[in-house]
Amino acid sequence: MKTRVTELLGIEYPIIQGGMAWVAEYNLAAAVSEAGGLGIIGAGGAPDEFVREQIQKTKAATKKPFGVNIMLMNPEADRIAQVIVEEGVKVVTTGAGNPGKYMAMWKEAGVRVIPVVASVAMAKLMVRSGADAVIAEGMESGGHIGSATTMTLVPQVADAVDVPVIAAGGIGDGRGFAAAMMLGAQAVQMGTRFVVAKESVVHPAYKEKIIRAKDIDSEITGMSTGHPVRQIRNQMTREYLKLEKAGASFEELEHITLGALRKAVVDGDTVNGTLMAGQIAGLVSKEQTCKEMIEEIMSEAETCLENGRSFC
Ligand code: TUI
Repeated sequence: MKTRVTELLGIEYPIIQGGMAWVAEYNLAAAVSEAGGLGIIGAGGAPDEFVREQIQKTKAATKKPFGVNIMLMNPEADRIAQVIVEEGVKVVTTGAGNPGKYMAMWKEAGVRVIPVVASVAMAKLMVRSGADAVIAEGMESGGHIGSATTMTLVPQVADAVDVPVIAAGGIGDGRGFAAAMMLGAQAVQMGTRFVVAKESVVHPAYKEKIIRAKDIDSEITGMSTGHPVRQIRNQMTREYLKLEKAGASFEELEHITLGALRKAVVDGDTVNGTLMAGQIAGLVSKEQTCKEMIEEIMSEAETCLENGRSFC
């Protein structure tokens, strides 16, 4: 399927993998790229040299295009932004902030810059700064989220900017893919479905939590701290929300989440860990290879788009 995004990035299918901290390491990124999508290394809170290593490992595993996601709250973001240029990475996505200060450097190096935005205002600002496309991410997503839903955000961003829009949040199958295209997107970004991929190094207990999750099994922690994070309900979210309701301080709340994503991803601690996942976890029901996932989604989407005139 050809869209403005497949042309921009030189990929086969308009499916981008979310740049999930701890989860999106080189095995997953290379598998998604090899399957014809765009694999992304999630720099998360990692140090710059770790990210450089991940880039080199991805290059060794695939000759196809891949990208790096910079989480802008990472204190090492400046150095990672530099590593991207030094390593000749072709695509960068950004999250949780404004990448404006890196834009000139990246554009000069020929890097395609695709910021995640959670509002029309942010999308317009990013395009004025030189973004090649934007990812409009709804609050159905896992992890750090904004407040608009995918259904409302994508068409409004698509109307507001001339660059291609990539829809994210709540997309996990071919129906979601087709719906996103109808809303004006030229590609989708998926996170939760790829967490359970065979090539994903996430602990089996975390994958199992996603596979068993139902539609309303996620919670948003951190509404009061200005850092809302969607994750699967567990003992950790129950404690967090109780403290948050009681007016606990930012420091107290941060203390609970410190290292909690690592606990979930690496140790498989589903009790105290942060099981970041989107609302679509309820639909994610099996572990498959990235290739199987992408081929299944594209085939379902084609059926949806072809049958789009009959609703009986
Ligand atoms: O960034 C994400 N999702 C994330 S980052 C993350 S890191 C982490 N958090 C807690 C514990 C451990 C690790 C987890 N999930 N998605 C992209 C995204 N960006 N969603 C929303 C935004 C966003 C929000 C506001 C982007 C820009 C923005 O603008 C604010 C500004 O600076 O003007």
